[in-house]
Amino acid sequence: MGLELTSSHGLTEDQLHFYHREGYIVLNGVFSPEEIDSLASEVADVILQRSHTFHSKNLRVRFKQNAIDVNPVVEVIDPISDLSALAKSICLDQRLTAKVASIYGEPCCLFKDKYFCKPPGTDGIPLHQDWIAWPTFPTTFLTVLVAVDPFNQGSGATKVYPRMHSQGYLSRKDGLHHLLKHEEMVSGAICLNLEPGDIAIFSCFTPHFSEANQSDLGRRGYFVSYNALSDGGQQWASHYSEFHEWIRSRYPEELRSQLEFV
Ligand SMILES: O=C(O)CCC(=O)C(=O)O
Repeated sequence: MGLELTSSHGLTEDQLHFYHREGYIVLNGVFSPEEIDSLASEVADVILQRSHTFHSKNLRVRFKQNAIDVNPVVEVIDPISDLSALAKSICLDQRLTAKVASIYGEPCCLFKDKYFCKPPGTDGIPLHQDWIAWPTFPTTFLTVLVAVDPFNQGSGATKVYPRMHSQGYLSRKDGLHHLLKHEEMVSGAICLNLEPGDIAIFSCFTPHFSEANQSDLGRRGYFVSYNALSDGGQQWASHYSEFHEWIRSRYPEELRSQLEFV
């Protein structure tokens, strides 16, 4: 069973038109400040309670060295919905699923969810598309970004190249993750300026990137990704199995047995 085809929370005709033309859309005030505070504090509790398992051999967590801290900091928790009931409820919330279903014209399924912490001083993510040429990777994959902190120029907001999604996948279809060159983009980048509780939706073919967080605050954001029901059905668990195998395969053989998912 997929989630939400018809509901009052779907995108309007104008919004659908904008999304399909531009490859992204920003929607303000989808969640209240109280809801976002609750999510942030539940995730902070998870991090605190699991600090002993949040190490570099845990496939769930990605660390990054930043300009401020001595040790690498937690950049991303991928996934979080199996550790936080509140995060799971956001993934399944009609305010997201009905919007995504209205884009698909059919029910959607949760595919992946990652919580970006991006503490102050942390570098950004280079230009790429989210789609990857794995036989099972859905072409309907899209991401709903729920802002927990302000996303703006100073905090290293996500930036997208509008209308480029219509060109499809721009790299070799060899199953590897590829970066793109800014010079090859034919439109100007748009900064997804978001306040806590705002969302942005963008396609897996929309080239995007972010710059360093130069603010004094974290730039926390919950990146929740879906696929259309007819494009592989429920795949959250199988995606993570496949993803973990892929990460393992990129480690030297002798280190693979040290990797865990906890
Ligand atoms: O940090 C960002 O804003 C971009 C994240 C991103 O591109 C990704 O996780 O695919």
